[in-house]
Amino acid sequence: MQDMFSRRSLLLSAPLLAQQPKPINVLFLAVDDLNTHVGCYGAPVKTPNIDALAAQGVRFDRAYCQYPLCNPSRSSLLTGRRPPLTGITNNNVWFRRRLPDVVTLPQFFRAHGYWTAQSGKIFHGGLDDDKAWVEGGTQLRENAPTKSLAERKPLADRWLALDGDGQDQADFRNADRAIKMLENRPKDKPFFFAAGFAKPHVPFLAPKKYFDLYDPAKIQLPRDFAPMPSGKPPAYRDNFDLFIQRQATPQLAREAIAGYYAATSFMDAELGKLLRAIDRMGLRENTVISFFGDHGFHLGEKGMWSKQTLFEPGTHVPMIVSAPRMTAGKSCGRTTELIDLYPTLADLCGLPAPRRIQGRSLKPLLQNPSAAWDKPAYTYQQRGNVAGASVRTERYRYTEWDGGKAGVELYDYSNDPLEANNLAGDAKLSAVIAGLKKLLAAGAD
Ligand SMILES: [Ca+2]
Repeated sequence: MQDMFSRRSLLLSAPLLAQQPKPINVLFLAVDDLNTHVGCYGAPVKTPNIDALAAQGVRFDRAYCQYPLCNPSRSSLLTGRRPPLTGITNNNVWFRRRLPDVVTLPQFFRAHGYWTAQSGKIFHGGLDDDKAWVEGGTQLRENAPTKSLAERKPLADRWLALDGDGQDQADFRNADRAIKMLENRPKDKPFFFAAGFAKPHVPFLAPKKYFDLYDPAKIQLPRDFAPMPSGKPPAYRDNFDLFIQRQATPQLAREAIAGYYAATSFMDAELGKLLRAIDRMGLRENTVISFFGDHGFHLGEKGMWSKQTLFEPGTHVPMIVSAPRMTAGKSCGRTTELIDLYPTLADLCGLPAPRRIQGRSLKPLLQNPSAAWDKPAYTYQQRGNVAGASVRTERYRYTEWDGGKAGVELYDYSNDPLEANNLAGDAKLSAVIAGLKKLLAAGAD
């Protein structure tokens, strides 16, 4: 805090020095099921507003979720605890059943005098924090029934071009609502405003103009595309959300990817409305803006679709932080995690460090994106009775299933970006494996 404010005061002219510096606001943007198929990450997807945000901040190129599913991922990043500590591995359990007294990220800001409000999905649906929000909190509905894979809707209705501008869609309404709430906010307090976007989560619904941006015939399938999951490792036999019970032909796969891209461009346009409103209200210069997708999303790699894998497409997420007086327009290749957002936002706002947080403030990387950094990224996943735990460094991913009893995986991204060669049995790498095994164990501390 002292560091930030002393740097700030140097920028002020003498008559202003006597004034208190303006407190820093937070705009917290969460997107449901958005992978790194985003324009500024090099994908052929039209996302001009997210790209503009990246140009005003740091784009994290090796950012990872802590669990490849909504509620476990969000419960982790919003409590600052990794999944082994939250114990949450599904979309049904409310985090306060496990951690009744935990101070969540928005609750932390509320306790420090911030006006906290949300529009759209931040905590998982029906499992909102009862202590976090001054405005916009939603009713707790625990144990809402979830459909089994067999009960889910068939493929056919999972992408659709809509007439009109999408006025009846959640992202359109929630963006408008967010703008109104910010316009009417109490002006005597800083704000922590969380805006949750629903697309590109299935079904891929978007106004027709966004579908028109993508010709399915020109969509490139992933190099490791397959019609079905292979069953390895250790039991990836079914898909979540898309192509659940049938094969994806190349034609259907191209249509699905075009639908995902259309839904992404629609979400980007709605997010852009909110960012323009922040500029119009003159808030940009004293507002930290963070942006992320809540977990990865397969688009046919290895025959897999949507979430619930510990491969790169299931765990890798887009994450951008744009902060006053920090680096703008650079990318950062250090391994980072969604759980780092909690201490980062507290740090950038000059608040005391939150207690018992497992993430680490990214402020050093926002000051210098190539600064030294030794923290890897951890992701966990429960598949039936088998618990998976994975650690990602800048070069490797090492994954153990059931502590290694149900399988071990090691991938070297320096020459195997598609995770095609499992090196876990390579005797020449025994020292590397021993180091990664130790690193993986440290993640549970
Ligand atoms: Ca999600």
